[in-house]
Amino acid sequence: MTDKTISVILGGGAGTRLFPLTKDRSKPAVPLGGKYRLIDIPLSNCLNSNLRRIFVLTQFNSASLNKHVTNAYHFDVFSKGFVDILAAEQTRENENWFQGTADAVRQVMPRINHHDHEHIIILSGDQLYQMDLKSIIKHHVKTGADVTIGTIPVNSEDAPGFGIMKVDSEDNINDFIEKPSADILDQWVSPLDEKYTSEGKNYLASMGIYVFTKKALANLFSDIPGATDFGKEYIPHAVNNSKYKVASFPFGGYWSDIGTIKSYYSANLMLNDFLPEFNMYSNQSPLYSRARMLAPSKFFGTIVNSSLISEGCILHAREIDNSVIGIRSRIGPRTLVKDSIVFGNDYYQKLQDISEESQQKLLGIGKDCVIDKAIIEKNVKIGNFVEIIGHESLEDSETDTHCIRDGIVVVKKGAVILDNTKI
Ligand code: ADQ
Ligand code: ADP
Repeated sequence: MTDKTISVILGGGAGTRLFPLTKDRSKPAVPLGGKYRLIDIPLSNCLNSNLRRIFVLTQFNSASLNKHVTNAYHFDVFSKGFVDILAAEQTRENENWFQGTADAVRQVMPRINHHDHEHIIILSGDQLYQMDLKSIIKHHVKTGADVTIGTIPVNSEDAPGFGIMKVDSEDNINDFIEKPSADILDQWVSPLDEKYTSEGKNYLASMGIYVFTKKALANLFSDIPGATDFGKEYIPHAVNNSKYKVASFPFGGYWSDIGTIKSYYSANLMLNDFLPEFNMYSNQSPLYSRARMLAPSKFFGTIVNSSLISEGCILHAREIDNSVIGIRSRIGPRTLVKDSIVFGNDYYQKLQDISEESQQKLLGIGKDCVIDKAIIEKNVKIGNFVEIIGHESLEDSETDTHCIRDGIVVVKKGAVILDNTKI
């Protein structure tokens, strides 16, 4: 079955909800967990499920995304595998810009049709989960569905952000609404298992994971040729049209959307848990990424607790607590980093650049700083005695050097923050 399936990863729309992390790079290239990128999650799920023909659709191509994918995911000639990045045109004004999830897939259908297949599995690029995708494809084939949707129980607070459905006793979807408003939610309650209802999860949500048979997808595209979105248009159309059998595939594992700064921040810090719900230490389903030739990280007197420290770091900090520290990070003496994500650096500075008089221009985080509830982008130069402290009471705002989103301070890529600055 996996040999007859093409995988399509929706790598991201405009990425506005993750701004400023998507200012200079496409969403799939946004770093995650110190050394990975968002694209590594769906790609690892595909590869661990034996799906080896993969298209990544993205709004613009970036050097970092290409480099990452070509260096990390290569297949030998006999495996017939590939990961192809298909980017929309580079400007938002251009009418070829993908107009929505379905439009993105429709525009690349000629490329997909070039490859022999019976099913297409469509995955979101901004979700953190581990799933054996063979199981949803198997379910799709076994039930003889035209479309199968991965589904998960959610509570009333989250339900308005998702496609919500009702199913019959055989898990066929017989009603679907995209992002229902809170006032009509009570019409969408599903009789779910007690283990979910006891947690207040009474609604069955679409995970945005779809398996289509080749023919059904072509028929849907020709039914409503002007439509652009799966959740808003094609899925409701298929559910309400007796010519299509639309099945639900219930998923019981951990699944989190990482499309906003707030959810991205929580998902990263969750990885620090003693037993995180997302397991990066698995023999069966490893998380793949690009292999880098980096030295081990070294520490000088730092107390590290509940944190992920990536390779190639030089750390003098006093304390690092509940934080994710990215590759090649440099953190100066007596600095405290707490509840934060530090992306690290793309390169090291040369020793001759690191003279006393150029302290202000050093890559990384300086001496005697406090970094708390912040996301520090790549290649920043933070001076000494700097305090960057997020708090939920802070209003959203933006300056040249940083943004505040949901109380989290995001220092922009390459920003220079002078000595004694307080944010
Ligand atoms: P949303 O997540 O709100 O809802 P959407 O914003 O369309 O849907 O994004 C789906 C995925 O496609 C994301 O990974 C996004 O980055 C990507 N994407 C969006 N536009 C794209 C484009 N033009 N080109 C390439 N990629 C693009 C959807 C469903 C809901 C479901 C949730 C689950 O519509 O029914 O509940 O996913 O998260
Ligand atoms: P991002 O991860 O933010 O998307 P990229 O991966 O595109 O950024 O850029 C990182 C690459 O750029 C690294 O591989 C690094 O080699 C290179 N690079 C960037 N700035 C410099 C610099 N000043 N000196 C040397 N290499 C650099």
